[in-house]
Amino acid sequence: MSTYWNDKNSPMNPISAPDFIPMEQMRELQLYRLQGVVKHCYDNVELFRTRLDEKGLKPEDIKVLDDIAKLPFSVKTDLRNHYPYGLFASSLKDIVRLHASSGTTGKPIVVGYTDEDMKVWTNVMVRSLAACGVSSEDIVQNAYGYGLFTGGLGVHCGAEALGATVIPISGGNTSKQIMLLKDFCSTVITVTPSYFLHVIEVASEMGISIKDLPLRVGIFGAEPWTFEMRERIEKEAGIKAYDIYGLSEIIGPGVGVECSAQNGLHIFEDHFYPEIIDPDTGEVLPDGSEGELVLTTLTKQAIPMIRYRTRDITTIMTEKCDCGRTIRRIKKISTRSDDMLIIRGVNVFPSQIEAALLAVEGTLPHYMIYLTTEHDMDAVEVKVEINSAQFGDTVSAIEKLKAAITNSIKSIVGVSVKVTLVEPKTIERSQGKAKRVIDQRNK
Ligand code: DLL
Repeated sequence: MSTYWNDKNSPMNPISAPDFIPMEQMRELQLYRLQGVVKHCYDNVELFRTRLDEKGLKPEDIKVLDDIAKLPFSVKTDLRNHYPYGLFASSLKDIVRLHASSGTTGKPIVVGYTDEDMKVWTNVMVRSLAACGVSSEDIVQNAYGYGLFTGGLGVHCGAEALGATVIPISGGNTSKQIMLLKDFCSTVITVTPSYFLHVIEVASEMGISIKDLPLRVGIFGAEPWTFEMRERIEKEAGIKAYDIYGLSEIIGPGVGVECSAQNGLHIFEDHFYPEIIDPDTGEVLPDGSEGELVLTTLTKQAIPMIRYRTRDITTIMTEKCDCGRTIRRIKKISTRSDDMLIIRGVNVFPSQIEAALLAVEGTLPHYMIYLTTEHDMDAVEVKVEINSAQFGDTVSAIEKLKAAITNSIKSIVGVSVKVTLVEPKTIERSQGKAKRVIDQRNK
């Protein structure tokens, strides 16, 4: 595997060099690596070899990058069905790390890393942090969960390799998070956006405003969050809030990240080749169209993934980025195709409800969507917190706020919902990925 990116003699910044290489050079590198990974899978993963044989394809048939469209997709159930090690392309003696993602049902999916894979992961995490303006001068409070979840250790390795000071606090223990933010003078926090909202809230109860602390950057991911949520976080904490994307099946955090332009996430496409497909037909869509993100790992050894269907819905952006990076960007991911709720026949994404309610002044970014069946019809209740001062308002002021939220949801989402305003801290807080929907409809 090429290691030009960590070559100390490179005339470019060795860390971020691949982010800026000319597109033609990138495509050449991607083809070379794609041919390599297809052969690696064919030789070492039975499921992949069978699928290729069924199509009458051989690794040598990949002659140009567009030939990728001939290859079969892989999906999460492939990992589940071959639990735990069935899709590994390296022998276990070469695996130095395992992670697992729990998912909602059944057995977890297990992913492994060789020593080289760890180098790639560290490299993309270093580049991610650098893109968010983090340097060796920073103190990074890493509040992603440590353990089988990839968030904690993935960020940890990158931040350490960058030379930053890492505080491996993991998720939870909110008052301690705040104590360390203050006493250790953390300048960067890495955490899920929903948990950070809780940190801001508890800090304020302790009489501390995050704005007055040295914290200047937050790197948020592992769950969808809207532009409206970013606005609230940046305003309330006085920081720059960047979006980081990734998934265990591909590597963990560090598949893509925002840069100073905060307009789309750059994909580290020298390692992860992105395509957008129509989720219904599987057809590849041109850049600029919205669809399901499909990723191929170009350099992973232990558990390479060919055309992995992420279920995340986005668009590959076509315009050049102001930051000068040439690697392509995807739009912020606000939905997964399997997150979509069909409410009385209307397709609704929870992120649309979030955007609609945060558009109304006076709401807090804590909400829950409840779905039930009433008289054979779908019924929706959105519980949202409002601040205590507003609870003291007159009945008519509260009714006015409720009507404003109901109308905002109706106009953005297109369905009528029952809005219930609740006091601060009524809705359960997450310490990792937030749960926003409780669906108790009769199926
Ligand atoms: O969530 C890896 C990660 C850790 C990413 C820390 C960023 C920060 P999984 O647990 O396998 O991995 O979950 C992956 O989470 O397919 C998306 O649906 C969602 N997701 C991750 N990052 C974002 C994001 C980690 N920035 C699944 N925006 C993915 C929206 C995200 N959704």
